[in-house]
Amino acid sequence: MRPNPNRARKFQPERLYIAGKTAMNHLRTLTAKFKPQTVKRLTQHNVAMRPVLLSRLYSIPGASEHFLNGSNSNYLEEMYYAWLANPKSVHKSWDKFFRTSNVIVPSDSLLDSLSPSGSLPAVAHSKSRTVTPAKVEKIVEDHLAVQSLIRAYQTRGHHVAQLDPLGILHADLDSGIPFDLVTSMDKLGFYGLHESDLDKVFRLPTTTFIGGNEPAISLREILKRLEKTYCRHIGLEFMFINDVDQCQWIRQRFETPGLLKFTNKEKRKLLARLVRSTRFEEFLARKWSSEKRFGVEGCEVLIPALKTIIDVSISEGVDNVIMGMPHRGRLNVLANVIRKDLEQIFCQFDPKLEASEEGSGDVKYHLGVYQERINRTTNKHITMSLMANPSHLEAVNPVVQGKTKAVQFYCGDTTGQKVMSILVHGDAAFAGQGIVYETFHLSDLPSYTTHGTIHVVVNNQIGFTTDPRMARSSPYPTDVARVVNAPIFHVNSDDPEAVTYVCKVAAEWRSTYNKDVIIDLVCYRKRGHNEMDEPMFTQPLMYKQIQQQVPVLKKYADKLISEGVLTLQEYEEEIAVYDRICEEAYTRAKDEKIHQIKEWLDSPWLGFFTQSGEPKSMTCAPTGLSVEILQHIGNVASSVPIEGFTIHGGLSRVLRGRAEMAKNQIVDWSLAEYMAFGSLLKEGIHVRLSGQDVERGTFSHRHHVLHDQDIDKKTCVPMNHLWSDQAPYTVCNSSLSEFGVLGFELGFAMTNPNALVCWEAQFGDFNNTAQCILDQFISSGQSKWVRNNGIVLLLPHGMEGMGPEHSSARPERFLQMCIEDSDVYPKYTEEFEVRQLFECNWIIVNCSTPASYFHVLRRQILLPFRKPLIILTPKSLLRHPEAKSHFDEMKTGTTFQRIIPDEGLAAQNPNHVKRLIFCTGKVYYELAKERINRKMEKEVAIIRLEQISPFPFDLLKMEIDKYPNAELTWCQEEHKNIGYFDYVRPRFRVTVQFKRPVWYVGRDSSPAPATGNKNTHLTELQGLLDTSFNLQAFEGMTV
Ligand SMILES: Cc1ncc(C[n+]2csc(CCOP(=O)(O)OP(=O)(O)O)c2C)c(N)n1
Repeated sequence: MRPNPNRARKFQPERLYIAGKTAMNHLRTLTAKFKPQTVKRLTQHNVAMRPVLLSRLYSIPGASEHFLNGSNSNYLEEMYYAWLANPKSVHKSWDKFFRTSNVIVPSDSLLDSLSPSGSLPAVAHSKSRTVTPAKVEKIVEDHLAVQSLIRAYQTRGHHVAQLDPLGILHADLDSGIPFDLVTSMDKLGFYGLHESDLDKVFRLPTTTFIGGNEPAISLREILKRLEKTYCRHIGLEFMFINDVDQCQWIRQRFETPGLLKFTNKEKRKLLARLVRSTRFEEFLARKWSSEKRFGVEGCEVLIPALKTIIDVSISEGVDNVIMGMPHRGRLNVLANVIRKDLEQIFCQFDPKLEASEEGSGDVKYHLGVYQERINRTTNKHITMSLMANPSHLEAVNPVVQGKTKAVQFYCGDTTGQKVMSILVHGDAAFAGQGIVYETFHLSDLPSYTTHGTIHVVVNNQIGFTTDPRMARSSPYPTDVARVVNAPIFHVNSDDPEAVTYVCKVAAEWRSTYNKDVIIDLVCYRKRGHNEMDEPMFTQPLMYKQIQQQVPVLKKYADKLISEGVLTLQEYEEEIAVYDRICEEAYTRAKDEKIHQIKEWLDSPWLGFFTQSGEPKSMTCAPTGLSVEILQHIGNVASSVPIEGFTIHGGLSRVLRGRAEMAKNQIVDWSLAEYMAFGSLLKEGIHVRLSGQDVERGTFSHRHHVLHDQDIDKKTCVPMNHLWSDQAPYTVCNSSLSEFGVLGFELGFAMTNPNALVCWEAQFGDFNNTAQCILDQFISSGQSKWVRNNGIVLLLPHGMEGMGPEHSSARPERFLQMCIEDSDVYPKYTEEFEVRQLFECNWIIVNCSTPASYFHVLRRQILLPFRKPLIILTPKSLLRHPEAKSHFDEMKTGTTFQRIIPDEGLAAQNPNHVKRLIFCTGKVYYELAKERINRKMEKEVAIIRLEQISPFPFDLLKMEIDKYPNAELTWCQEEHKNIGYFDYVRPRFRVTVQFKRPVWYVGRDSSPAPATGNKNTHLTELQGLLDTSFNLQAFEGMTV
């Protein structure tokens, strides 16, 4: 059953069954929603029987109520009772109506099956017998009651399901029992039923499958089956899903009798998987008793669970599984799900092992891995990876999604049938971390969907030392998943068969609906938070219970042995075999001398580096382009490349402006970006630009997606009309999330080195809500996980009097995290420029010209390695008349200029220059204007740093040496404690060997990045310009 996206919203009869409502209520509502044609047909057939109703129908001027509604319902009731007594006594259209309208339909067989003392009098079956309205009404009420009751179990059965293996906690944090669940006989009274009704037979509605092939069963059996489906070891939450098909699908998968049966072969396989899971932890505990490993004990079933999900998904067509998970059970997953070599895992425990690569590395329970192998269950070749992740719980979620999306994108998997993601979570983190919610909101967006993620929550009912009732306000840790209508399957982890079944259904769900699904493994944590922790300090009673708990492996083995599925001897042999495997790997691990971090790379780029993982060269081709290419891109960028497309008049003006620029071989910011992106597309490089409102551009400058003004949702992306054989361009407005979307794009950029993946912040400062992605992944990812990443961050930045929150992208924070030593003047070699880039952890630029922006974007791809690139992008410069570049600055042979020297009068006679002003970004234009106003072009030289980090030591030294008599100043528009000063100061000082001071010109320190007062802003600006051109400003001052 596949979802049909074009399907109109369906009428959902099941929603009408509300406890205590009468059949008539239901019919009234139902008929109110009935198709008008049907009503008309019924009217035609029945008006003759009741002329009065006809007159009423037509006598209410303008009334929208048709005759089957509200006030006409007495007639309906009569018809219904007559039909109940004898379906043939009413017109066949009424018969059809009652039969198909999902109300209680006593079939002939049902009538026959009812006992003489049953709820439906035998008279109802025969015209010769009479039925009293009171009795019929009772039948109706009883049936309705039964339907309500069924619905109550479907909706709330999970609240009483036995989910906690310890039997002491409530997974929903509530010990109460919903009063509409019949947990004791007296509760039948709520429905107007009695114990004596238990053996009466009831027709089952279409919204349940508990009957299997039987259309009617006794109340006793109904209760038994509901209880078995909804209140044992599986708790199902799905009734909030807005799609009836999907609800039906779930009901069918869980309610149909006999589905939860396993063959002996399946049971043995499940046991074998539990053996591996359990014995792996026991082995680690024996060999390294005082090492942290965040063992999975208490949730050993996680391994068979994941394996089932993977097996079923692979049999449904998936061949690439990308996983993300936290610390708990990670080593076990590496060993027994991904099948990482055991010796590689064991040697992580050897503290003496030397790391082979540079970098700081990471603890063993954070490392990622990539494996290609045969899946034994399906014999298919598959790829599996587990993404490296930081300690920050859940932060990896969007990264996994981005990577999954990219793998899908590059292999043409548009529906997620081949590539899927699995995310494992802890209960406390899943409930507590906002990134979970942000990631869920990406799950159904066209440019971000991965077509369904299977989430597995290791719900050990504790977070470090905190009890769930202190850690969340929602009943379950999984409630966040409701926002995307994902079904939630809670399951008691001490019932491995229930877990396996749930996992199978979850994988089928994903393959059927391509939507997220949650498996909540309710379990316990055998030890403390880690193996060194004492849990009895804080959860004494829980841990007393845990000490008595029989491990799930033993329980399940005993069960299978008692069922005769296997013998004790076979079981012991299974254990012995796996123990031997571990021992042998342990012996081999002792021979390992070097720890190869690249063995743990989760996203290898085949062919991009040399065999040994080095860049293929240490050079970068010039980034300039032929004028023809520039011209062609300019022409397309200023046109509407499809016929019959009406654009907004204002946009026509923008395009005309672009055409004029292109004709004059001039570019502004947006055209330069167009040319960088467009030319890379020509070279087969996929370009993806994602972020809030990026399609138009926050500042209405980009317009990469044109919207037809007459036809809704008709759009055109000219960038995809540049060349017939170009790579695709993706530009997508994102959800309003920074943490989630930046994480996603980082994951996307991880997949293919030959892609330019850019994330743009609405305003640069909003990157701070994605700080975790910056700190834990982007700045440090390569060092921790030997993983290159070429993501580009576009961060609008600049003091323009827009207030504290739209001014600063906080360059100081990025600069502070650069690894380059501020106190060492680097050794100059021929490859200096590229090597410096190779050795840095990220590149930070603040371009002052469109050409500079163009070159740096292209350089990002032409470099023989990948580094994250942070670009502080402008706002007012987007339209500044001076901020334009000529094709000459971008043509073949030109390249990115790390600094832009002064090329005016000052440079012509450097000895006469009294002051050098170093700056970066847009303040240059203010300084240049002021210099002209003050006629100081000969005395003051202005030098722009386009690349701030790595610091262009070599070029700056040349500039400084060129102006021997000049005073050195650093001018910035940002406050002193913000911006670049703290970063550039020590580097300037080593450049001049501490012989010349470098004076600061700029705003004073401030806790807020900018003032909210326009006047103050302008006064501050004038102040810094005054100081810049006051050649006496630093007279007599010492450093
Ligand atoms: C964002 C974040 N905050 C805090 C921590 C510290 N921390 C590590 S594990 C943990 C408890 C997590 O509990 P849960 O999600 O239930 O997983 P469990 O450890 O129980 O498997 C905490 C608070 C962290 N790693 N990440």
